Amino acid sequence: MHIKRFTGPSVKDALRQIKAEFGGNALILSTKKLSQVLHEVVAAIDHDLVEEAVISLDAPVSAPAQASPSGGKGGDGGKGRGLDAVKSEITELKDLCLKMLSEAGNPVSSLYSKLSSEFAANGVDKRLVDRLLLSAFNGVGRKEAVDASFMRSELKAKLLGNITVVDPLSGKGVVAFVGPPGVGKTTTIAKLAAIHALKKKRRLALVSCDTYRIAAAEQMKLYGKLIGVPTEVAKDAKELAACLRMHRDKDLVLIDTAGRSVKSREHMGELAGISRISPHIRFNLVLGADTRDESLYDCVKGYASMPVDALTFTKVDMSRVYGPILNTMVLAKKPVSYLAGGQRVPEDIETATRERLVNFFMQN
Ligand SMILES: Nc1nc2c(ncn2[C@@H]2O[C@H](COP(=O)(O)OP(=O)(O)OP(=O)(O)O)[C@@H](O)[C@H]2O)c(=O)[nH]1
Ligand SMILES: [Mg+2]
Repeated sequence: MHIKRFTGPSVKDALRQIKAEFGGNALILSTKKLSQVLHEVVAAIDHDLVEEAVISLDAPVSAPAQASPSGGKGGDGGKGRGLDAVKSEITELKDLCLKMLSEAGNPVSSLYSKLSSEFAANGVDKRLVDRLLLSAFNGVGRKEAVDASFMRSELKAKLLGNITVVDPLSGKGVVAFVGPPGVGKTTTIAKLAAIHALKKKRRLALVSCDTYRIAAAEQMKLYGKLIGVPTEVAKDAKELAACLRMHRDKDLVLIDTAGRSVKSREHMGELAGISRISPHIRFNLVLGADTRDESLYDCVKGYASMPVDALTFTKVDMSRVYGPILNTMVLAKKPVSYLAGGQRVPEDIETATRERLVNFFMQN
C-alpha cells in the first residue's frame, strides 16, 4: 500500500492529482480543509485492492454517456443527446466524488479514521497524527492495513522510534531546573534529591537561585533539611559559581531557579548567566502536562536559546489527555527525562521510558 497526501485549491483539484498519479483505483482515506484556499486529500493505492475497490476513480461509464451519436431518441442530430450525456456524466462524477469521500464501507479508511480520531481525542496534534498514520500505513499490505491490532503495533513501533528519553541524574554533574511559574520545579528537585540522597546514597547539594519569589529559597532549604543535604542560596551567577566550587566533591548538584515568564528579558538574561558559568551545567526544562499546547509551545520557543538537554513533565496526574506531551517533545526535539504524577515527595515521580510514553499516547 502506498499512501500520499495531495493538496490543492479544491478537493476536485486534489482528486485530479490523485487520478493523474495513482490512476483510477485510489482509496480516499481522508479529506481536510486546510484553509479557505487549500484542501488536502489523503489517498492510498494498493494493487490488491483493484478488484475489490469500493471507491474507484474509474467507475464504468453509464449507458447515456455511451450512446452512439446516431442512435437514441430525439431528432436533433445528436446535439440534445450530447447534452444529456454530458449532464449525466457530471451527475455521475458528482456521485462518484461523494462516494469517494465517503469512508463507509472502506475498511482501510475506516481503520485510518478510527485511529486518527483516537489520537485526536488524546490531544495529539492533527499534523502529527497524519504524519504518524501515513508512515505506519505506507508500505504495509492490504491485509495488514485493515487489521486493527497489526496497525496499532505498527503505530507503536513508529512512536517508539520517535521518542527519546534520558536520565540526566544517572551520572555525576550539575543540573539546573528551569520552567514557567508553579509548574513543579522545586517539588521535582525535592523528589529527585530524596531518591538520590536517601535511596541511592549519593552525595548531593542543592542550590536555590530563586530569590525572586518570597520564601522560595526557604522552601528549598526546608526540603534540604528534611532530606539531609546541604542547601545553598545564590542570588546571582557569581554566587552560584562559588557554590558549585564549594560542592565540587558532590556527585550531584541540583539547581532550582525562579519560575518566571519567558517574556521576561531580565529572567532569561539571568538564566543565560547561569549557562555561561560552565558548559557542563545541564538544563532540564520542567513543563506541566496539564498545560495547553500553545503555552507549552511558547515555553519551548522561549527556552530555545538555552542549552536545554531534556524535558520533564509534571502534573501528569492532572492531565486528561497526553497528546500535548508528544506534541511538545516533537516540537522541541528533546528527550524526556522525568514524569511527575502527584504532590507526594518522593513517591510521585518516575524516570521516563519510551514504553511508558507510548502507553500514554496509545492506550490500547
Ligand atoms: N498534582 C500535582 N501537583 C504537583 C506536581 N508537582 C508539583 N505539584 C504542585 O504544584 C505546586 C507548585 O509546585 P512548586 O514545586 O512550588 O512549583 P515551582 O515550579 O517550583 O513554582 P515556582 O518556583 O513558583 O515557579 C505545589 O502545590 C506542588 O505540590 C505534580 O506532578 N502533580
Ligand atoms: Mg520553585
